[in-house]
Amino acid sequence: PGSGGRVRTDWEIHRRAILLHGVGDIDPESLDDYLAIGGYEALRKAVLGMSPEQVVEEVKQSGLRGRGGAGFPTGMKWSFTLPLKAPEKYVICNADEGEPGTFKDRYIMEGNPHRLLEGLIIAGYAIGACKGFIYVRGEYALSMHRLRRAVEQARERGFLGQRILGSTFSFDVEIRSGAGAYVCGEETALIESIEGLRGNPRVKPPFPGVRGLWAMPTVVNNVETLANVPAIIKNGASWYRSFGTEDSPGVKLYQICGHVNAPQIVEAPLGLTLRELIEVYGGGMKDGIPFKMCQTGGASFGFFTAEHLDTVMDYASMQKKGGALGSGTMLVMNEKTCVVDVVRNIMHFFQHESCGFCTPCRRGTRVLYETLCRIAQGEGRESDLSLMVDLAQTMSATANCALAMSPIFFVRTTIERLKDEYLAHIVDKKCPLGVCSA
Ligand code: L3W
Repeated sequence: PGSGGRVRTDWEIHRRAILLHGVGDIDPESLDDYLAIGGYEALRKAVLGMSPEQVVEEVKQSGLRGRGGAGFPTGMKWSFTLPLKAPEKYVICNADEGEPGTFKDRYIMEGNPHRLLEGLIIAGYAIGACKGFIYVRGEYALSMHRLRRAVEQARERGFLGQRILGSTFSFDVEIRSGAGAYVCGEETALIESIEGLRGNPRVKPPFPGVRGLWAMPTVVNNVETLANVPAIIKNGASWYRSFGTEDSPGVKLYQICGHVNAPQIVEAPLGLTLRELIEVYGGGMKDGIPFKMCQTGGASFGFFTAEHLDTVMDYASMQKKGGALGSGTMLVMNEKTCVVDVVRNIMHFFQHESCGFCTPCRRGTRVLYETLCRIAQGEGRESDLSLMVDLAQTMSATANCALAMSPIFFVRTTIERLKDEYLAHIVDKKCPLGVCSA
């Protein structure tokens, strides 16, 4: 992009204010290091000075929304589970970070695992859970190691176990490993996996908050969501709302990757524009090659093109423009990138990761992938474009889980916004950039 973005250097102060506070500075395997930067003060405040209802209310007032992708209000989710009477309740941290281009949760787990653990224990207190699970992506060996150490240390110092910090609240945490299936990041498939079953998503409702792990009320939250909680409890909801926008308060981890000079993970307040993220944090477009498109939110969402560079990146504004904030991935692509090649690649991922349980997804992702391969190879028809949109729409309406609801976003936005490039493959029977046939 050009230099139209406002450059506000005061963002620098937000870079490590909350989620990345301590990351890179403290020894992630030292509980004392975490305590030295104020660790577990929020837990102390919650279990010794606040009722579960007050904790839930504080999180509700903060406006925190789920950072895994869907953006569901966290306090509201907790408030559904808190009043339920059940023999046991659970809280699960979804650390099965599998969305392509998404690697923010790993940063927290490797860099400051106690922050996540503290957020998880507070969540357990807030909903009345007896046990928490952290379901970690199987490939994340270092995250798992550091979390296991953090759990042991927290137990030794009385932050976990019976009567935490002398209160009446008892809670323990178990770390579970995934085994490489993307679909196990879907909360109900994840629950099946913890139960020892094949990771097939369940039909919702009932939502896990009502009937989850072993049929008990279960709150499932993403790593980054929980990592916000200690700061909210410690400093209060209105302090948290001083970051971000009315629709989307607080801070977010953005993964700026692709054709930028400085690909990186940054913590920034919600509500920046894509242009600002690329210029201020990403260091601008690599080698000066102009911007063409950006997949925002992770592979499950739509594409933004140059006319969207000034869209405010909060949940509502992005959704209005056919994109999504999702997990905060910003995959930036320059003019030399072929959209058909990129979409074919993403579709290969989805057809490979489909669990095969329901027909719309199993067949639909395969047919979409084969159609894109034909177009890429110069064997497409113009009617393929409307057929792809129809098929993706049908999948979205009829499939069992969110995996098959994703293609409509990137199929529709790329066909709408970059139709000429699809047509060039179909009419000229070759890739105009020489990428697909290479
Ligand atoms: C109680 C209701 N709870 C919704 C809860 C629900 C869940 C959360 C969001 O995620 C996203 C999607 C994909 N009463 C409720 C309720 N809930 N209504 O709120 O629910 P939902 O259904 O909107 O979304 P979801 O199926 O949980 C799907 C994206 O995730 N995705 C990729 C994920 C990958 C990562 C990663 O690697 N970090 O996140 C793929 O599908 O696009 O936006 O807790 O129970 N009435």
